[in-house]
Amino acid sequence: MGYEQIQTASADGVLTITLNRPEALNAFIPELHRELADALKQAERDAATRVLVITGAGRAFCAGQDLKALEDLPPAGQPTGLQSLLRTSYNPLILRLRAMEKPVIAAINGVAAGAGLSLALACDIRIAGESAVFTCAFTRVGLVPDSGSTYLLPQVVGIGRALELAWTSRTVSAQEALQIGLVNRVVPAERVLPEAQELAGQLARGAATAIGLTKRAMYRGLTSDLETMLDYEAGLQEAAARTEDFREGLAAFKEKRPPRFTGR
Ligand code: T3D
Repeated sequence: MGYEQIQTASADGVLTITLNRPEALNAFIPELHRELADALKQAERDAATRVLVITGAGRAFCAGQDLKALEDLPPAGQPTGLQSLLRTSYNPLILRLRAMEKPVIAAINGVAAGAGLSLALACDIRIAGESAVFTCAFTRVGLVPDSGSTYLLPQVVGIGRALELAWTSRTVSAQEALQIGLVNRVVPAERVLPEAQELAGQLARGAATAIGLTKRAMYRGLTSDLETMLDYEAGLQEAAARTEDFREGLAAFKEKRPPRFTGR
C-alpha cells in the first residue's frame, strides 16, 4: 500500500512513522487512519521491525480528529456516526498499539490534542520537545475524551489531574507534562526525533522476546493483582529463558562483554 497521509522510514530495526498532514496539524481523517493501521499491521508482522517511533510532520504531533471533516452533522438529537467512527478506526488503533509486543515511542514534536493526546498516551514512552503542548480538547468542542483517554490519562497522571485536564481542556506545557508524568523526557525541539530514535535503536538491539513480553506483562499488571502476576511472570520467564538471547546474555555476562542479541 502506498502512503500519502503518513511517511515511513526504517533503519536498524526502527520504523519511524510520521503523520503527514502538517497543514491540518496532522489531524485524523479516514485515509490517515487506514494508512496508519496498515503500517502498524505490517510492523507487527515484520520480524525486522523491533521498535516503532511515531511523530508528526511540521509543527504538530497530532490535533486529534479533523473537525473540518465532521461538517455534515445531522440536527441535534439525531445519530451522528461518531460512535461507529470510533469503533472502526480509533479504537482498533489504540488497541493495536497496546497489543503489539514491540516498544512504541511517541516523539512529540508539537501540540498533541484530543485523540492526538490519546495516541501519545497509547504509546509506551513519550519524548516531548520543549515547545510541545498538550490539551484534552474534547470537552472544548462538547465531546467526552475518547480513543482511550478516559482509561489512559488517569493511569498516567492520576484521577484528579485527569479530570481537571479533561474538564478544562487547558493547555499543558512540556515542562508541566514532565512534572506530572505525562511524558518521560523533555528535550530541545530539534532533539525530539533523534532522542526517540536513539532510544528506539538501543531497544532494537535488546533481547526482543524479553522486551516484548515485558510490555505484555506490565500492561496486564495494571489490571491484575500480585498473586496473578507472580504466576504470569513465571510462565513468561520460562518463555524468555528458552531463547537464544538468554544464552547470549549469560555468555556475555561471563565473558564481560556487551551482548549481541539476535531476537531469537
Ligand atoms: O468519533 C469521534 O468521537 C471523533 C473523534 C474525536 C476525537 C477528537 O480528537 S475530538 C478533539 C478534536 N481536536 C480538537 O478539538 C483540537 C482543535 N484544534 C485546536 O484546538 C488548535 O488548533 C490546537 C490547540 C491543536 C493548536 O492551536 P494553534 O493555535 O497552534 O493552531 P491553529 O491556528 O488553531 O491551527 C492551525 C491550522 O490547523 C488551522 O487551519 P487554518 O485555519 O490555518 O486553515 C486549524 O483550523 C487547523 N486545525 C487544527 N486542529 C484541527 C485543524 N483542522 C482540522 N481539525 C483539527 N482538529
